[in-house]
Amino acid sequence: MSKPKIFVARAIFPEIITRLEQHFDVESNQNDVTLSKADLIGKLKDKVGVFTTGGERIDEELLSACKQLRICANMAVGYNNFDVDAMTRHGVLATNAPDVLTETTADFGFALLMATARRITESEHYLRAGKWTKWSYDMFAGSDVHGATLGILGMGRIGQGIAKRGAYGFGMNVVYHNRSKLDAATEAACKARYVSKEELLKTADHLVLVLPYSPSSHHAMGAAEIAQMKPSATLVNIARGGIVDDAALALALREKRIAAAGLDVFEGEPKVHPDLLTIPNVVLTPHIASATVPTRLAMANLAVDNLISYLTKNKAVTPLNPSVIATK
Ligand code: 8YV
Repeated sequence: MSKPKIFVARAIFPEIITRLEQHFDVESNQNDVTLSKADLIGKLKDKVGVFTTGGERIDEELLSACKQLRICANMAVGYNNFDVDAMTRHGVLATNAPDVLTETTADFGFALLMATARRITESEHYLRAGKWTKWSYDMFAGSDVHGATLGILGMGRIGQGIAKRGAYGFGMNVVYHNRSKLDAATEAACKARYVSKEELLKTADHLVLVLPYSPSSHHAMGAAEIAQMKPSATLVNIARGGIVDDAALALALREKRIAAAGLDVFEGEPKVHPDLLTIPNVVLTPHIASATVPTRLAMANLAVDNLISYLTKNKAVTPLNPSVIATK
């Protein structure tokens, strides 16, 4: 019997391809050629499954053109590249990759906070440029992390991981804002207190964004929100580009209306707003919060688990629209 046909949309660990080949007839983009929408549609016309990595848009247009498709497995916890409603209408299962990246991503969120508050990359550039000729009392003096107020916008699993690092590791006072207040036991475990968004913006010394992107969170941190932050505050975005208005942030940083920012995600990435590239008080990283080898492998394997489970057993490990399974 012929194996179900699937497409792997981006280059991935060779062992992941080997694992997929045990179950499927695999076509993969191991050369990592940039695929246009039309190219992706062309690849998916005769496929029942696709392994995506977060950048491939699965929407009405694609689904209408790719009638064989039964499952899209995202190797990412965020799934704003999926139009889940359209997928449900077309009977296509959507899966993401939660949990396996939580601690790694929380580690990175904290690392970016530390690098931003303590001006680590800015001072390294200064040293590498040969500008360090003598010590001075205020050279790269930043802000303290220990004992400061840590604000978290978006208190899902990763937000909770950052809260615990701040509360237990650095004695921080943790406040958060979220669509819904956490239950008392989870709040106690994170030593975190629920506040309004306004209070969060006004009180945080370090504000970390970890909320999912959706049209309703677009520019959740725009000029008006940034204006409410303390002039001494730092802002860290490990969520998604588009949650911060990057142009407004660049202006606020340039005018020192907030002290510094750490950004792992950008509006329109991999393009970065040109103003951000010329401002010293911002740490910039290329969307690497989940990037450790074990975690990226675990994320990829979870996407594979979903493909195998659905296409061979009609089950899914982490479905986003499980109603599709019931109807099949
Ligand atoms: C991914 C992420 O690396 O999981 C997510 O939502 O943002 C990152 O961990 C990225 O989406 C590419 O897969």
